[in-house]
Amino acid sequence: MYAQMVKSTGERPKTLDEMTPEERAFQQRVDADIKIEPKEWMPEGYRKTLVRQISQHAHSEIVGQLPEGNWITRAPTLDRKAILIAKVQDEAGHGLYLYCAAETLGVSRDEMTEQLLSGKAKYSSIFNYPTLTWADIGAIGWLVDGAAIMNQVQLQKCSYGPYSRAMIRICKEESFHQRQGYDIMMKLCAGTAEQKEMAQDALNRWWQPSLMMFGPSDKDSVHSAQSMAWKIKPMSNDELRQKFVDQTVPQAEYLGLKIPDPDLKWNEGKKGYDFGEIDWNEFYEVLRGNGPCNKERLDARRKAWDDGAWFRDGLMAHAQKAKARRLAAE
Ligand code: BYC
Repeated sequence: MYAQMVKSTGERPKTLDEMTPEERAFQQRVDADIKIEPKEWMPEGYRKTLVRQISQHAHSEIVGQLPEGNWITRAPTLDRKAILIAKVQDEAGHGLYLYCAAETLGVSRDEMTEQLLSGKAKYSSIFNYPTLTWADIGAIGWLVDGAAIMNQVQLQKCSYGPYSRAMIRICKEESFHQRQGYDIMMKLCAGTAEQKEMAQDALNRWWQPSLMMFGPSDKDSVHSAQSMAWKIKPMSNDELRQKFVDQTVPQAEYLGLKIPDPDLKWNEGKKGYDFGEIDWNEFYEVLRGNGPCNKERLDARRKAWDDGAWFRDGLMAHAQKAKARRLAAE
C-alpha cells in the first residue's frame, strides 16, 4: 500500500525514419532547441513523460518538507529556526510551481494528489529516510539540495517551456538552501568533538541515499534514452551523479569530514573520482515502499489532505456563492 507503484514502460526512441511527419517536425524543433509550449502539438509519449516527471518532482518537493519540518521547533537558535522555516516554505512554493507546470499538460491537481496519496506516483527516495539529529538538517541542505541543484540546473534547459522556466527560480532558491546546509555543517565541524562527530554521522547516513537521488545507473534507467532524445533530461543519471561526487568530495575535505566510501579515489585519467558501487537493492526496496519512513511520509500527506477538506469545501462554497451573486446582478 505504501509502495510507489507507477509502472515503468521505457521504450527505445524512434529513429527519424520511423516517425510520422508530425513527430519528425516536433523532433526537429526539439533538436533546434526551440522550446515546446503547452498549446503546441506534441507526441502523447512526450506529454505523459513530462506529466510523470514533473508531478513526481512536485510530490518530492511537498513530501520533502516533512523531514526538515520535523526540526523547526528544535532548531538550536532563533536565526536557524527562521532560516529553516523559510526553506521549508520555499519547498512548498516549488511544489506549487511544478504542479502548475504539470497542469499545462492537461492533468489536474486533484488527479496528481490522488496518485501520490494512493501510492501510484513516486516521489524522491531520499525523503524516506529519518532526520535523527540537527546535523541531518545540515546534511540535507548540503547534500540533498546539492544533488537537487546538480539535476535542476540541467533541467533549466529542458525542451518543455513551463518546466524549464519553473526551474530557473527553483535553482536560485535551492542554491540558498544548499549554502544554509553547508553553513550548518561548517559550524558543527568547527565546534566540539561531539558536534563534529554528529556531522560525520549525518554524512555517513545521507551519502549513499543522496547518490541514489540521481536514479538507477544508466544501464538500468528505463526512461533515459527517450527522455534525452526529447531533451526532457539533458544529462544522464550517471553523468549527473559523477558531477555531484566531483563537486562534493572537496567540500567534505574542507569540512574535515570523511566520505564513507573505501573505494573513493581520484582518477587522473578521467579527471574525476571513482567511487564504490551503490546499494541498488536498498534503492529498489525504498521504491517498493520499504524504506524507513515510507509509511510515515504517506500517512502525513494523507492526514494533511483529510484535515484540509473543510477548507477546500469552504473555498468551493464561497466561489459558487460569489458566482451566483455575480450572475444574479447581471
Ligand atoms: N526516487 O528510468 P529512470 C528537492 C524512478 S526535491 C524515486 O532513470 P527518469 C528537495 C523513476 O521515476 C527534487 N524514484 O527515470 C525538496 C522511474 O520510475 P517510473 C527532486 C526514482 O525519470 C525538499 C524508475 O525509477 N528532483 O530538491 O528518466 C527538500 C526508473 O528511473 C528515483 C526531481 O524530482 C528516485 N531517486 O529519471 C530538499 C528531479 N530515481 O516513474 C530538497 C526531476 C528514479 O517509471 N526528475 N526513480 O515509475 C528527474 O530528473 C528524473 O525523473 C530522475 C529519474 C533523474 C529522478
